[in-house]
Amino acid sequence: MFWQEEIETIDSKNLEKLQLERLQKTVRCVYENVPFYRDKFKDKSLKPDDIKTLQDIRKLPFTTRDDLRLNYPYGLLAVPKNGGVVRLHTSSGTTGKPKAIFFSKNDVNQSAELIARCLVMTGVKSDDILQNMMTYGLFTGALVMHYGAEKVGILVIPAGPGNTERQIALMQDFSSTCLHLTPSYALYLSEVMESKGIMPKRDLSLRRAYLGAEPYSEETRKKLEQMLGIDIYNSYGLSEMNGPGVAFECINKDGMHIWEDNFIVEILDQETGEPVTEGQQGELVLTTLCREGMPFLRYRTKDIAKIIPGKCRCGRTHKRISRILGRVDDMFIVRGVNIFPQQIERVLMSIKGVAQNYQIHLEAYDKMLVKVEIEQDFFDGNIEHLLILKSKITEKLKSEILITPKVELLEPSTLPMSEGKTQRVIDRRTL
Ligand code: DLL
Repeated sequence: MFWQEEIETIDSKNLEKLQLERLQKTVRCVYENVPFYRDKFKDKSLKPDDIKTLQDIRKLPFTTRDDLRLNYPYGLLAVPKNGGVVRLHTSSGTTGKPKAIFFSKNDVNQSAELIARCLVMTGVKSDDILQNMMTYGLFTGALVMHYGAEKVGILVIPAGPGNTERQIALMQDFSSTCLHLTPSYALYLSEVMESKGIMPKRDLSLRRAYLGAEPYSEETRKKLEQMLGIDIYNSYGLSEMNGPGVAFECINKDGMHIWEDNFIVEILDQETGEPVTEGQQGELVLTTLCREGMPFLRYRTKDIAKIIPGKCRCGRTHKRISRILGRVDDMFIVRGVNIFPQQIERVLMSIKGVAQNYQIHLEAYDKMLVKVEIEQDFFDGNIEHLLILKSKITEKLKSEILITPKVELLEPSTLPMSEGKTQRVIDRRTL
């Protein structure tokens, strides 16, 4: 099933033609309307007419998160702020000013179109009911999904996050078939369902859930699919690129299709800024092709991913990116070893007995402590089993990250659980 079959299955020649036309239009637009870009072009002695082929994208300047902050709030608008834009979102920043992202009427519509493609790609039909458990408000997660689902024409329950018992009641009362939530909240939800003796397969009508906005591993997906008895699809996006709907898995769950008629994808070596060879991992850099309010050239997402080579069995021709493998700034270094939180998660979630939540504490002198919740049975049973599990976790982590962390086993629901994005790494070395 397709939402816009012609564009979703476009051949490479026509896609390249479309991308070039849209890139040239975007370049002209920012040159004429955004002083920040015009200055950058001047620094490089570059004119819009110098962009003659898609390869010329490499002549264009990068845009970074700092550029957004320095030009906060209106500096990067390409249309008048009065009359040109109809919606503001901001991106969750833990330090300093957030990033202000504006949508024109067309941007609102276009982001909904992309979500519609994504939902239909996973088999959504008119009898589906989406319970939207992302935060409504300045965060893009809920509203962008909401408009897209309405475009498909399905019922949307604007539940927002939290109040888990009420969430379950909504699922029961309205027979929700799809959920949209963060992976950390999904883990918490499944834990609450388990503790209340709710068996989703028996007691609910759920078919699938869309998880995104924060990283999670394939092991976490499998665990949740098993616990909830549903299909889980990975959804990637960022406020700077409309929010969710940038890249999304199809039913094959083998990488996320990134909508190349809307974005030009580059995977670059994060240090040199040069393209990596296809299939290698690097920083995802995106150029918008359809955004009116705030077009971005070569935006450095700081997210690390790779292109999945080959064609997808679903027939869509748009490239697939891997799961987000880490963030350039997520990475932490312990005794000289570069470690991503996802590596830890992958190991933990593959071990039987490990429950839903974990936290990584980095302490003085480069000491690392992994706090991990495990199933209640281990605390109720023989202490031997507890010790065996602890050394198994330590050994497996050691073979993945090459250093031996301290491991602390905790009872379920001990660690703080967030309804939004969860903080996995607590780095006391920088406090
Ligand atoms: O998180 C948009 C979104 C909402 C995506 C709902 C998917 C679902 P921001 O708050 O700007 O926007 O955060 C964007 O979150 O650069 C990634 O680091 C991370 N992220 C988003 N989706 C995924 C994912 C929204 N599926 C930042 N896997 C991005 C891993 C993700 N990381």
